[in-house]
Amino acid sequence: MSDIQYQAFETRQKERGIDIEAVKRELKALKVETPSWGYGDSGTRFKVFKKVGVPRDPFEKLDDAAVVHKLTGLTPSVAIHIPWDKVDDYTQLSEYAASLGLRIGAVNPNLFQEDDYMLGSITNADENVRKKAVDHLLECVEIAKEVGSDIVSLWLADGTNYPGQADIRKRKHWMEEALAQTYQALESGMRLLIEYKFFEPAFYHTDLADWGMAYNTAVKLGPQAEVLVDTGHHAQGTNVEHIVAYLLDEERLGGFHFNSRKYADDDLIVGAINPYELFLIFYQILAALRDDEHPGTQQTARRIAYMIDQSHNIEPKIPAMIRSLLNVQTYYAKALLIQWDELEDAQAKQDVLRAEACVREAFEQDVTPLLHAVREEMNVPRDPMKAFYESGYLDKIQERGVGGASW
Ligand code: AOS
Ligand code: ZN
Ligand code: ZN
Ligand code: ZN
Repeated sequence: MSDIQYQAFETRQKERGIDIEAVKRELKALKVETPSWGYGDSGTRFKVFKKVGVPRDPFEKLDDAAVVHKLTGLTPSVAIHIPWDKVDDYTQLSEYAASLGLRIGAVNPNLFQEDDYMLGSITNADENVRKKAVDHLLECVEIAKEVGSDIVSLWLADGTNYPGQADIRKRKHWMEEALAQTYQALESGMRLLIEYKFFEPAFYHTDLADWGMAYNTAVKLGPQAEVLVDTGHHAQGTNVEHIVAYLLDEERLGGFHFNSRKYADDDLIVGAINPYELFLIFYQILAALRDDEHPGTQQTARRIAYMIDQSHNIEPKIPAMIRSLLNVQTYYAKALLIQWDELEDAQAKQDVLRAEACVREAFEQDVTPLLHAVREEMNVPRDPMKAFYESGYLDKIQERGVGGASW
């Protein structure tokens, strides 16, 4: 970027009535958590391709996450998955993270990989399986306390494949009992984020299938339970940004798992398939932050946990993560360029086309000069992807060989 390009951008935005300094402040405050599993090998049910240089343990996953944070300035925390990131000493893990300038973020229980869970975990008709699953949830709450994390995020694979296979309402009761026990174990200040997904691995019914069920469960549990929106977990055509606005208004939007989908839960790089949706999600969040009449909604919007949840099957992991973060930053930057006064005026006058134009025109702005300037001010490379390829880190991790961590 030349200064000329930035000057032109600034002039244009000033003409549009945008407070550039405020936009820059918001961009510098954006933080997105990366998932430990996004650095490991992952795949589809058909094949996991083993890549050279993939981290062999949770510590090496943190090493890679630290590189991403150093280059982007966006990712100070890393979500962990138990048992994929099981270690003997969690204090040691969090100290290691701190030594790299990171911290451990959301702790993700795993209730889907044990044979015992084939027919359900906390919804299993077998009381012993339910108990084992609850013990694991409680273990994860303890781990969160040990690593100093305030989030336990829960995704349940539980469901059935055939009509009549199980009693749907009994399973609902068991699920609510198990989550109530988990909730009781939270310390004040901790949050339980409840993720939903309409199918897969179960194909007939899923016990926590949609945002309404997750919301209702959260409300029953109490104020420390909130909904986690994974952008890939909806039926085709679902208006995800509407769900976001609704949950914000109900003060129950806890966080996001960002990724892209074309068909189902594809877990592709966020912003790769439908960047407008990502932008419109940020539009709803920024609108909530402006809503002075609803301080609870503003507070909810302010503490949203932004997380990436992707599965890098064919692409190199670290560059894929960097790409994802740059996409999030880009579409957030565009949403920050909405002319709110103009939009609110158009809405008040019910001028449909002017209102739509206000939103779309922000999306159409080229934010490249802005992002270059912000990165310079954040002391990170202007082009983090290029900087990564030039850093030599890819060569360095070759010594890890093939056969690193995978899920
Ligand atoms: C599964 O579809 C979900 O998106 C979960 O968030 C899951 O825990 C995560 O992908 C790690 O497996
Ligand atoms: Zn087939
Ligand atoms: Zn997810
Ligand atoms: Zn998913």
